[in-house]
This record gives sequence, structure tokens and C-alpha cells, in this order.
Amino acid sequence: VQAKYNTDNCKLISASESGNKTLHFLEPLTNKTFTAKGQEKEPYEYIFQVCGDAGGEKNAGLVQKDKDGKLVKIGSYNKTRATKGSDWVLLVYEGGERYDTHCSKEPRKAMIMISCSTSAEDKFSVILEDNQKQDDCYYLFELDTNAICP
Ligand code: M6D
Ligand code: MN
Repeated sequence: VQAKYNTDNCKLISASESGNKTLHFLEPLTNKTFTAKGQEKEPYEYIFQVCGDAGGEKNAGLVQKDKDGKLVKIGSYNKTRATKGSDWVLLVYEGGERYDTHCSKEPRKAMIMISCSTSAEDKFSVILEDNQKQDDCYYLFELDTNAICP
């Protein structure tokens, strides 16, 4: 299978050398689809790609799928922030679909904490959606992977 996406597909909200370096560091995670189920009372599935169309949705790096299969864009890879520490990367996708009644109707956003793990299996999980506030709401995820270990 030929690679379709690379981290150049991501667009930084505020371009910088360190931001670009951080994105390139995520190259081994491109062209993979990560999925996770939310909590029991929150019947959603989430689909995540690094700099690629999650759920086939154009520019969406992370989407939410409800029980009926309807997709809601949580964040776009053309509105990315990327921050790197010694064994972790925080990837943020902004510019998701706007809330209708929460968070002053701001666009949704996703924060994905990617951490080095020595396990052979990648593990993607949903942590929470923080939407009970005026603004700066977010969906938080974790990806544990050996692809970014130092
Ligand atoms: C649902 C889901 C939830 C979200 C809620 C917001 O469809 O996407 O994760 O919290 O919508 O509701 P409003 O009414 O603000 O669009
Ligand atoms: Mn809504």
C-alpha cells in the first residue's frame, strides 16, 4: 500500500521550526487509523488520523461517530498545534464543528497526548470531553505508542 499522507499535510496554526520538527517526528504514525469508544453513557466512537482524513472526512484529523453513523468533525489537521517533550507530543486539532448550545458556540477542538510506550501495541483512548464551561472546551485523548520513543 502506497503512503497517502505525510505530516506535510498538517498545517500549523502558528508555524515555527520546532512545530515543524515535532510534526516530522510523528511521520511513522501517518496512514494509520486509530479508533476508540467513549464512555458507556456517551455512545460515541472516535476516529483519529495523524495529518490525514479521519473517517474519510476532508481535512478532519479527528471525528466523532454517533450510534447512527453520523460524523461530527472534532478537529482539522489544517489547524494544528504540536508541542514535543522528551517522550511525548501534544497534538492539537482546532477548527471542528461548532457547538450549538455549549461553550459559547465555539468550534470543537481535540487534544491528543501521544506518549512513548514500550508496548508493541498502539493504544488509543478517550479521556474526556470538557464542555461545561464558557469557552476553551476540548476533547482529550491519549495515544500510547512505541513510534515516538527517544
Ligand atoms: C453532541 C456530541 C457531544 C457534544 C454535543 C454538543 O452531538 O458532539 O460531544 O458535547 O453534541 O451539543 P451542542 O448542543 O452544544 O451542539
Ligand atoms: Mn450540536
